[in-house]
Amino acid sequence: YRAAITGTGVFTPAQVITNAELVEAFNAYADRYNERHADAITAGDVTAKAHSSVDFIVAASGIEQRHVIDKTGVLDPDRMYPHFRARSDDEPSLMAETGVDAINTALAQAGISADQVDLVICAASNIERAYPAVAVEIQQLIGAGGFAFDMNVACSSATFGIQTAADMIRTGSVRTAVVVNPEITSAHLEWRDRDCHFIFGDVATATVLQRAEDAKDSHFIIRSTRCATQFSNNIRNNAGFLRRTRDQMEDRRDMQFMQNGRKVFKEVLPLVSQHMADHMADEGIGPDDLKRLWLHQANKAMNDYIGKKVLGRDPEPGEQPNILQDYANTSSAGSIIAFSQHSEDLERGDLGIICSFGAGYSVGSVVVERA
Ligand code: CO8
Repeated sequence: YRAAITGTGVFTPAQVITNAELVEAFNAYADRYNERHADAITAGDVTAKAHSSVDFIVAASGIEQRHVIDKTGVLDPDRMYPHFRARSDDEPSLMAETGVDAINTALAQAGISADQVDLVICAASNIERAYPAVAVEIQQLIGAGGFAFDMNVACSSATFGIQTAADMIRTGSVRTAVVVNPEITSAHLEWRDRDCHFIFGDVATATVLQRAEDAKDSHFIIRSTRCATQFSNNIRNNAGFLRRTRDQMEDRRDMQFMQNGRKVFKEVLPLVSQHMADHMADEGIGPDDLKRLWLHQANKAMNDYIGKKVLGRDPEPGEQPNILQDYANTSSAGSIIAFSQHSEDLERGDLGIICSFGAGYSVGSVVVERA
């Protein structure tokens, strides 16, 4: 069988943090920290925290704002992380709630009901509990059949999830699948670190995949998928279930997102460009055959570079749409937001590539054809 993407959905949290608001809160936090540690800073035992700046953020990343589920906690200089209401085990979890919202939009676009779904994959860069799988909770909430499971490939979770679902549809073991990416990055970003405090935002995306022959209106045939990984410590989060056994319960820096951004930039660019070039060559697709690139949304300069490398020229406006200026990096959801918001205008037969990259390292590409 052939697999097709027949619907996508994006849940965008209502609250927005502009760069100006973010920098104001960070600088207030830094000032308070420096006051609290004034003696130690004078003695040379503690390093003073430097201010962040809006100009730096825009120049280094292209990010102008980010959506978050709770901005008050993040912008409180005495807190600097979101505040989420504690939920009982009988209530929908936060990831399930945001994921279901995106799924409902995606199912409506596909023109199908949830009881036709026989696979739910919840693919995200952090899962809010160990078990039961969030995907199984979502399966129950929407009333899907079949089976469900969680997977985590950091920023490449969506494309790896799409390959997994597409493979099951191709072999016939599944007929209709949903890949959902609830990314609550605000809870694992370190907002007190100026090197990364501007990078991430919250969102949830969902992609409906069906056997191509079942697809109703316009859809995208999945021509081919490709995944690759290569181990690196340059993007890492050490929070995990072994924490307690190591007497490490305190608020350690490495329990949140950490990265060596410069190294990531330098090492991931060639990896991604080569991955895309090889995938295209093996599919017999030349740069001129591509109508659109929907890239992972981490950094504008990074995307400009990859677009130029893959196409062999500067991309035309609209050929490689960015959404990171509005959403920041939303981990695995970024390329799906770009696809969801910038694919309707393609015509029958047009080809495009969804490509994600990030921690692991991981790279995932999906070649699609408008049908
Ligand atoms: N304001 C002012 N100055 C700053 C700030 C700031 N906020 N931050 C840093 N500076 C200073 C630095 O201290 C440095 O000063 P100096 O030159 O004196 O040392 C100077 O500015 C330059 O700093 P950098 O070298 O760090 O700046 P870069 O130009 O490299 O830009 C970036 C930093 C934007 C981080 C860039 O390196 C980048 O985008 N790299 C790629 C990152 C990337 O794509 N990572 C992918 C991670 S996403 C992923 O895989 C998902 C993980 C799971 C999700 C986690 C969710 C929380």
